[in-house]
Amino acid sequence: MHLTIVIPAWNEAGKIADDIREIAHFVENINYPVELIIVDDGSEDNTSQIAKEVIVPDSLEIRAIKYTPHRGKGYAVRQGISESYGDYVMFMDSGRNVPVEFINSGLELIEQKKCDVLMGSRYIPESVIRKRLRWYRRVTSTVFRKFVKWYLNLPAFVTDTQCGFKIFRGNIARELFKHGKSDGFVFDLEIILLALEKKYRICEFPIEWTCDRDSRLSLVRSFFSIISELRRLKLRFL
Ligand SMILES: Nc1nc2c(ncn2[C@@H]2O[C@H](COP(=O)(O)OP(=O)(O)O)[C@@H](O)[C@H]2O)c(=O)[nH]1
Ligand SMILES: [Mg+2]
Repeated sequence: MHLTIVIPAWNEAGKIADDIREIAHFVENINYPVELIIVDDGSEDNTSQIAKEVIVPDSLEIRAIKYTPHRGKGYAVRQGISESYGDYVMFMDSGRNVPVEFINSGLELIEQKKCDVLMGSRYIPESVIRKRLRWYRRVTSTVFRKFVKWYLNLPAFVTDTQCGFKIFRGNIARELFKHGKSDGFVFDLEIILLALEKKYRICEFPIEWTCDRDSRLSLVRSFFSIISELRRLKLRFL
């Protein structure tokens, strides 16, 4: 069994080394090999260079890919997944929002519940929020969450589409992302819609989440592009 972890990283020079060290530590205590792909999304800082310099144990194979110009999180995750070979593939954000140990419970659940796509959720009763978003992000994110669920007619069991902690069966991730077109913020939604269309089994699981307030996202600045991307998704899938 082999796991691929993809971290999309845009100007994460300040955090990427700690992300990698945390994964390196995790890998020392598990009995399967891990491939870590850092995708530097056209950073202006030296994110990918730092990623290459961190010393990791042999059981962690690490690769840093960089392209320019900057394209967006969706594009970055897609690049990483297209180069993955794990039996399981996941992506996570830079900034250690979710303890890496949740990978183990996630992988167990995938087998137990026989699901193909397992999404971490911050909004189910067993989830633990250690540090919340700032109040205005909380408001925009709640409005976005409710709106999107209604607008895209998502099934009731989906509570958190945007959580950056999603685990897939490897071949299914590679297939889904091959059909992905969205470069930006709505790529998670696109992948969920693709998985629903192909009748893959989607599950959620509770995670422990600590908000990292150093964010690359501005819902306000990206408002119009997000709306037009959502319209495109609706036309394509509904
Ligand atoms: N928001 C955003 N994140 C990106 C982009 N490209 C790569 N990323 C990475 O995607 C992850 C999530 O971004 P972040 O700013 O933490 O989003 P937030 O946690 O929703 O506030 C981080 O690892 C970013 O470095 C991008 O264009 N926009
Ligand atoms: Mg973040």
